Amino acid sequence: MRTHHSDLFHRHKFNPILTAAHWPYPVNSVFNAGATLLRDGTTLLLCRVEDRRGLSHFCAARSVNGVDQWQIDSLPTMMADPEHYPEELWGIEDPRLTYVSELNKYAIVYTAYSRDGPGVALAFTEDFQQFERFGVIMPPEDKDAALLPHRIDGQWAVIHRPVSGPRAHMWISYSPDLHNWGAHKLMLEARRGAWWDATKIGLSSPPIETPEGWLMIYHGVRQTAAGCLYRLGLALFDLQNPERCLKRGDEWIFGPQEPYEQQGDVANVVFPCGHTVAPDGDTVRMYYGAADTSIALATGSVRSMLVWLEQQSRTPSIET
Ligand code: BMA
Repeated sequence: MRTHHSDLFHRHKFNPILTAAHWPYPVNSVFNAGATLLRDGTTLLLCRVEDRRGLSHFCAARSVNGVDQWQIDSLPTMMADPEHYPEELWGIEDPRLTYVSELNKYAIVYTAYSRDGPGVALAFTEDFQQFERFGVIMPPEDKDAALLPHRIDGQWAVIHRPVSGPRAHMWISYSPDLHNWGAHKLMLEARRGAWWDATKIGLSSPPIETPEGWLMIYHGVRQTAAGCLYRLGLALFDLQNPERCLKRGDEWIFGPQEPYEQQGDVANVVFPCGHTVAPDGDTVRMYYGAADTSIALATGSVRSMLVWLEQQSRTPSIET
């Protein structure tokens, strides 16, 4: 039986699970959260919080079941630091978390926003209280980035999305020391024309390592007369050479359909920056920003995503 894309992720009935109304201090909106499972099984979301000036910072929310009863830090957890890092003048956005066992730390790859546009910045933390900044690792205009959890042939790897022309593609870059980045390679191209992922694509949550390859959820932006439409698709990349795409779905798997996704500060946006994978190695909880206003949860399965990609890649893709 074929897996239909609408079966891949199921929205939680409590959605949206986190909104500005939950916050212990006045904020405009909470969305685009990085996610991780802490050692004790607690889910930690590092939420992008937009204040009432329009600038964003990060605030941690923790929950034992990953669904409700969130304990939210009473003050911002990580603020922009424009005095020492001028590239953070207009705030920090869209954190993606990766646990790096070699360092025993979490990497936070985020957007640092300033007069020159958005760039990619890297920081590390052990406890989500103290943060060690490495500064900008990809200059503007670049965003939608995450670190892979371990070295490949001795090199660290960051996936990112520079904008350099009319279309914006995903790239991967390598580093021996997390400071010096090079060996830039094109990873996945935006399609063209009427396609759902034409013109602009970007990484959603960090890729999931599976025996078949790096499983990636990415977003595609369709520009319409009524504005942009952000939807999600899947691709699979070679474990040893992650710039090599093995499979790419033609259809999107998840798009704005509920009122909290279709209405808000930016209409028609689903934008995951994080997920957790349960100890069963299969159950994925995808935490996504809904309409740049709130955080919602949808649950899926690694196995089902891989099966769906296999089915899609048997259908010959037409020229894009
Ligand atoms: C992207 C990012 C996200 C945002 C999305 C929709 O370019 O800036 O932070 O959620 O646009 O507005």
